[in-house]
Amino acid sequence: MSAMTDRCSRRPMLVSCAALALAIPISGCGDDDKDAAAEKPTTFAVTATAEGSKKKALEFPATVKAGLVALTLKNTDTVARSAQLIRVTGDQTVDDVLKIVNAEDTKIPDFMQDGGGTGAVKPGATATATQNLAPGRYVIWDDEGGDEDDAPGNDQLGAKGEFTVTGEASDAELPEVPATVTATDSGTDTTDDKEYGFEFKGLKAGTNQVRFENTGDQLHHALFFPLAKGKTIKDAEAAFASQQAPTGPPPVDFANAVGTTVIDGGIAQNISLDLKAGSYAVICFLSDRKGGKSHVEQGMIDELTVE
Ligand SMILES: [Cu+2]
Repeated sequence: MSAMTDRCSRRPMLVSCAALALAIPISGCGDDDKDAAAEKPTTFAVTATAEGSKKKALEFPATVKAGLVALTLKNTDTVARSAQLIRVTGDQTVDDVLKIVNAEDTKIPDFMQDGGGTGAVKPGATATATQNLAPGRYVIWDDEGGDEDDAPGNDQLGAKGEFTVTGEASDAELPEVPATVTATDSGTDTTDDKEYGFEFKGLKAGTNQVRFENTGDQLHHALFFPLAKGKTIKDAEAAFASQQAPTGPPPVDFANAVGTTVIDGGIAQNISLDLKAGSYAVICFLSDRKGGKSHVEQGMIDELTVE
């Protein structure tokens, strides 16, 4: 890719890049902040593979350049697959990180930063998540599977690894998209009456191009569960806020959930979300970094009606 050509292509059609360079010889073409928004994402191609049902992998290059990265996940498996990222600031191994991810303990250590990647992708499909990746070492894993008792998750079957984001950090902005999902919290203060929640803008039935943004201090994800027939958001709130084992039919349709990966405060990514017309309960199941009650237990469940 030529960054220069790309940036110049955003200029009015009749003003050539050469003309701009002549007119503004000091800054040249593409040096100002506005033009940073035109940076074209670098593709980072991830393939989810499987040999039988017991051996799974994620295949991807060892490095990618820092800045806007379009992570594509091509699912060649017969079940849903995902690719969650975490930037690791210490010398922890892939297995060190996944041990924490899969533990009962809800604490999230400070050496796990940023997050992102793409949530569940259907068999045979490809999904893309675009975000500005900071330089560093990343652990990548598939957090699908393992839903049944004691069944291993896809990461435990081998769908895990690490890669390095090289070069300098970039301040490039994500491309504009029509819809936004914002996850937020009231910060790391020690008061008990914290506010957690979601805001939605521009979501419609069908495939949505969405900016998923975390404007809080804690890590969040957004899982969209269709409300079951005859159930309301109040039923879902009551069920997920309760520590007791559920009784009766569930208030949401677990099989048709869609969702994002986990991102840290200050991180945003562009993803696609397939939504159907109807009402959803949108939920975050994570806890604060210091552990404790899950966000859904503290009210991070909101209703979304899609038309
Ligand atoms: Cu959360």
